[in-house]
Amino acid sequence: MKITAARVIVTCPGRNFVTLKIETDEGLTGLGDATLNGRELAVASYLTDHVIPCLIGRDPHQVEDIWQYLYRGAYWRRGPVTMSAIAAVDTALWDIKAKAAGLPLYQLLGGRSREGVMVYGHANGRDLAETTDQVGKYLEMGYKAVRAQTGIPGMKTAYGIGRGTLFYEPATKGLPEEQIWSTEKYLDFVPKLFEELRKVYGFGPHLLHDAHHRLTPIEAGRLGKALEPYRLFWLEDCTPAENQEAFKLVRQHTVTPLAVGEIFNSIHDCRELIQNQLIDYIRTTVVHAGGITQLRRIADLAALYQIKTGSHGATDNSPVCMGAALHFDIWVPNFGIQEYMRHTPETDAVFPHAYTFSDGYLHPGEAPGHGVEIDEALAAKYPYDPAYLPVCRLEDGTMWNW
Ligand code: GCO
Ligand code: MG
Repeated sequence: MKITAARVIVTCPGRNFVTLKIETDEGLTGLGDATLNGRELAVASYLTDHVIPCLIGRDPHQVEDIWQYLYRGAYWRRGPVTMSAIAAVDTALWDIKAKAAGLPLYQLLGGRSREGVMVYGHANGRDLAETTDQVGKYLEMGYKAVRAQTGIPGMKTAYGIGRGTLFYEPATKGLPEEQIWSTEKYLDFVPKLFEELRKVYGFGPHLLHDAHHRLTPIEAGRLGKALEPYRLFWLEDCTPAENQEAFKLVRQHTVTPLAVGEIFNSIHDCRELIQNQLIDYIRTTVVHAGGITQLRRIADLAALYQIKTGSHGATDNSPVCMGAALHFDIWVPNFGIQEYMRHTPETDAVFPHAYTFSDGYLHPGEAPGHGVEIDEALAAKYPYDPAYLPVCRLEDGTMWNW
């Protein structure tokens, strides 16, 4: 088999998505997600201008060799743009290989290790009552795990407070929205949220929380300790992770499980965190961490240290990423949980998919490949519409981590 053509499809059915479609001389096609929120066209150009010309004429079955060619061959290694582009190629090639075999992708990885993929949804509200109510709605839908984020008294904005139901869309049109942050107000209020949630819903459901890189290590340790009585499934991105050693300080102060990795793009970003057992869940995704080929390597390394997977699954990861992630999740021995922020009906219509939700679990389906296609005619009706993620400042105007 030979790759005859490849192209990038950019579409905005409510939010922007970048998709790579690879075609072959045998008529099989494969899709890969290449969406990098707020920086979409950089990846589109990396693919169109620099990667696609190198793919034409290659055997799509050589998934590993093509991965190594794109990674080593660029000379400039790693980084979110490069790795999202490589991920898109890798995902599309796995899709083609599985379609050629007539098998769902998970069968090529080693087969099913569980009945379904436990997912967590996003509950959020402007205040404690609204957030508590939203958590209840997810539990009614059958979710076994819910992430809870709430507005904070005295703060105009807080991370994770949605502009829609069932999904949270942080990117906005125009220049980046500026949000204001107070660590003090946040640290005082968050334990009250989880106290209330445990009071209302008991200890049955898994509860998760995302601090979105806002705290210093010692503040993160304080929050983790304060949340211990409420037994969180995980506390996510409690502090920025460029300095992986920072997590030693967090770990010294709390036994609340820690999750990190949604912005990582290679195994090297998480190596020290994994080898020093500084985290409990690794959140690297198919789209931003180099595809299935790199993700399975990260998962195998994590398994040596009893660290589980918990892949990022926000709305900016397209249904193509979600489809591929579910095949990975149903196979990976050290699976923990999968994030699942639902896409809008417009997005679901552009990306028809085989995966289904029932009773708190997602199922990848049995379609050959990863089970996600694109309706190109419909996609063309939604042209690219630039949007940025917000930026964040402290109350005195200092730039902070969004
Ligand atoms: C999450 C993430 C997202 C990100 C978003 C940025 O845990 O789902 O933190 O909400 O902010 O994916 O593009
Ligand atoms: Mg997050």
